[in-house]
Parts: sequence; C-alpha cells; structure tokens
Amino acid sequence: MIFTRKKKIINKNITDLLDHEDDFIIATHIQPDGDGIGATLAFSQLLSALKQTFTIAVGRNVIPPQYDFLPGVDDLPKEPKKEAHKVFVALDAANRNRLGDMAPVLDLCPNSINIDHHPDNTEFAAENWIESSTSSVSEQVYDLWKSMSVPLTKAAATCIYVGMLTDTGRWQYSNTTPNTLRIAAELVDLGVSPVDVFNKVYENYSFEWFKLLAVGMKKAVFDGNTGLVYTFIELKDLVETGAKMEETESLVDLLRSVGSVNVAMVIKETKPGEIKASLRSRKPVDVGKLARDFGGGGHMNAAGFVSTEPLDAIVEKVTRWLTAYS
Ligand SMILES: [Mn+2]
Repeated sequence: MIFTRKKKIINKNITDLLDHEDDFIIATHIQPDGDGIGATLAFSQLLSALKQTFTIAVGRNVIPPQYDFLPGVDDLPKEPKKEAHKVFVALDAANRNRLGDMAPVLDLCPNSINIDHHPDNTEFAAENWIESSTSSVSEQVYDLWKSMSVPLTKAAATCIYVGMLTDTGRWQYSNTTPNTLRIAAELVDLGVSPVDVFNKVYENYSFEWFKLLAVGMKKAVFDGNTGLVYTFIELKDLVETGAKMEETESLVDLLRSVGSVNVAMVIKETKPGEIKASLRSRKPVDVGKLARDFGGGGHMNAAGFVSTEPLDAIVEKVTRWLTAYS
C-alpha cells in the first residue's frame, strides 16, 4: 500500500506574494510557544531560500530557554522595530489582539498574510490561510516549503519538527494525524534527531521550575463531579521558588495526566488583579469553546483565557460551565 500525503489547498495569493514580493515582516502571538517560534523561524528560512528580504518581529528575549537551540534564534532582534514593511505575516495568531504590540504595524503594511490553525481565527489579514485540521502552523509552513521551488533545509526541518512536536503534546493530542506523523518521518529523514530535540525541549528544565511544580501540585484540587482538576500559581510563588512565569506551561499537561481528569486548568497570576487560565482537556470536552465563552480562545483540547475576576469566582464559573456541558 502506498501512502500519500493529503494535499492541502494553499491560498495561491500567498505563494505568489512569496515568489514576487520582498520586504516581509514576520510576527507571531505574544508569549510565543514552540509552534509560534518554530513556524516563525522556518518561514524566515523559506524567505531566505527564496532570496527575499525580511525582518522578524519576535524579540530574542521572549524565547523560552528550551527553544534557544533552534537555528536562527541567535539572529533574532533584541528589540523588534514597529515599522512598516511591504508584507505583514502573522503566524499562529487567532486574532489581531494576539499580535500584541505588533497589531498596529499590520495596518501600516500594504499587504498581509495570516496563516493559522485556530478554529476561531478571525481572518484579519488581506490573505488568510486557516487550516484548523492541521496539527500546527509549523506543519502549514512545511506545506508552504513543499509548494515552492526550493528544497527544505535541515535547519527549517528542525524548527518545523519542534513546532509540530510541541503543539501535538509530543504526538499525543487528537490533532496528531497520519499526515502529521508522515511529515515528522520525512523531517527525521532530513537529519532532525528526535532524541536530541526531546532532550533539549523536555529535559532541560531549571531546578527552580521543579520547586514551582511542587508548589502547583500541592495546591491542586480535584472535583470528581465534573472531572476538573485545577491549581493556581501566584506571583509570590515565583518569588519564593525563583522560577519564571514562562516555565509554568508544562504544569497543566501534568495535571491532565491523572486518569479520571476531564479538564485540567492552571490559573496563573500574571500581574496583581489579573490571571491567565491555561486549559487542557480530553475528548469530548471542548475547552476551546469554554475559553471562548470566557473571552479567550484556543483549540478543542488546549485553550486559555484572561480574567480580572478573583480565583474563587473563576473556579465556580468554570465548574458551572462544565456541569451544564456534560
Ligand atoms: Mn499552534
């Protein structure tokens, strides 16, 4: 039996812009994750291969340490300039707000491209390519590379692999398709080392992170009626352990690993009076819908929202939402 990759339909205006335009600015969402960073770097490397000029609107300082090894990270600007370019490229951003400081720059650029896999994407650019059935935007950037006239490099393959690996929760979430795994195999063929990437991305935590994990675990609460497990990280926990906020991401995945859990939620105090809730679920609970009902967004199994309400009120509302859902 011969397996063929499912061909995705790429907006042709996007490939035309890549072929014929230069002077791009590449942006992703605030607090970028493995997919946002991997897609940004792989896209910039595609433009290099096509001999087009570009600038990257992602600062070196916002890259979490586990992604330091990715090819191109050290060339990222210290302080990205908010200046007009010919083509604005948004990767992995469901809406304008997710672009943070770079949102106003979008309006200064005569052309714009929006490539994303969030089902709630608002199609805010002139050219939109939204593919919610795709594992990650990095996978979409892979498809773009394959549709252009230049061969995929090992450097780009590494960035794409990391984006796919992290957005699928190490090939575990429901967005892991046969196609995703076939592409991953091809990336390994190109020289990406799964063990090397695993060591760097997942076995590279600080001891401070370990202490913070203990704090989060100790405070965890489980509700057997809804299958919700939640915990919270306060600013003082960061001070006490010395951990950084960006190191808290993996906590929510660990909480979800308890067998009887349907939904895991980590509530993080981002500044006094404001929290960010990260959500993970198992099928069939759609936490993307939950997050949207709370003013946030995301995918079926991974989502989040921001709130200024007190912790108790958030937990109560989420519990009520889950009771009505089931
Ligand atoms: Mn993504």
